[in-house]
Amino acid sequence: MQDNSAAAPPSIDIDVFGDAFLADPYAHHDVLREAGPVFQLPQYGVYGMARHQEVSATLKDWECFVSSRGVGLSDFAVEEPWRPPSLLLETDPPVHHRTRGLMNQVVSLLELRDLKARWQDEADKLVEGLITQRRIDGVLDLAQAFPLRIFPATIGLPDGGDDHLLLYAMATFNAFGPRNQIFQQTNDAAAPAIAWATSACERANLKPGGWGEKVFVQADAGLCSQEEAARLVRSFLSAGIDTTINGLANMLLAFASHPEQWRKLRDRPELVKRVFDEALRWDSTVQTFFRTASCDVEVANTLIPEGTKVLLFLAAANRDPRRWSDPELFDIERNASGHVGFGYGIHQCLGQMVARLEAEVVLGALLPRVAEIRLVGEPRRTLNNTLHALGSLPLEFVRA
Ligand code: OVV
Repeated sequence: MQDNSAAAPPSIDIDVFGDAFLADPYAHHDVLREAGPVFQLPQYGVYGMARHQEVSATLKDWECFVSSRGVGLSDFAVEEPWRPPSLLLETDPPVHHRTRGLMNQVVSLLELRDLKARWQDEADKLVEGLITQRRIDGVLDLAQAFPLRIFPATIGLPDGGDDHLLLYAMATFNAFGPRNQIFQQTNDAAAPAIAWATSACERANLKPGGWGEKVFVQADAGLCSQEEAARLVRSFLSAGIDTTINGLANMLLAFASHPEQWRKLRDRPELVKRVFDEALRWDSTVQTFFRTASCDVEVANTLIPEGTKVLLFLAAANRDPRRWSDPELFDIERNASGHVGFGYGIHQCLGQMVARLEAEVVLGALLPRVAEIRLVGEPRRTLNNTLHALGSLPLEFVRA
């Protein structure tokens, strides 16, 4: 007789938001992937998935696995959100279709084509200055310095907000996790940053010609309200800076720890457009996001009851040996397409072309000038409930 009853998923007794896990998530992903396609994390009362097939299928299924109840641990159906929900990240169709559509108009390939030469210029200047220094901090001096030079200006944000922007994003990404000490620390410090960010998104405070103003022009055209426009601009601040910073920082660390890959890239600069995706596959800045089951749904013969929070381990899926050969290998020649570092499905990262372009111009500045990216000290990680973040990265750029 065939047994059609869905089996209870295995329980995993690891604190996936504990310091040990967040300091080195990759040391723990095998346990998650091998437990089964679906597992429970009883400490948080949630389910989890860490294999590429189930993670991407769940991301794709926005009807059964909704975002409107929050993409963090907190369930907006029963808990007060940490901040007014994002109109992109924390919505479902039809609202999401409208907001994403109007934002796609603002962050267009045409816009990026116009920005590329200016950004390359900025990256060249920055890198040229760094090469004359013997030691640099890859985080502070490059991975933070570059996005902060170009991105707030692209949005049209008021000047002088760099520290607020960094703290605002760290607090936002921590708030997707539990109310642990990591959350508490940034949250306690975040009030001035939240106030700055909120005011920076108002129309009157945005500089003319930026993407921020362009969102308000979409509101003028009737595609959203003025209040919605401010909150959509907030998405640029939340999702557009720390993500890119840590993506760049993690990529610099990948090259510093794989000198043969840097030599390969210098030999084959035509690979430069693909490098950032392999860097994100190998070390995903956004490690996890949640979805919420909108009804009883079965995945891999496991029943997921309505209302269950499901934690998707994007970074673990990106190293799933079922999907990738030699997944632990950082290999710039591999085809990394299909990685879920930018997510997948209708919510897939709006800013992915922006992030790729930032990486491309930074690499374009480094490639002709730097023979070797040398690690000259211990990298220091900043623990975050969602991001794989670096606090400092002692590097030396050896001039070519
Ligand atoms: C932190 C984060 C990631 C992605 C999107 C957003 C925020 C948003 O506010 O829309």
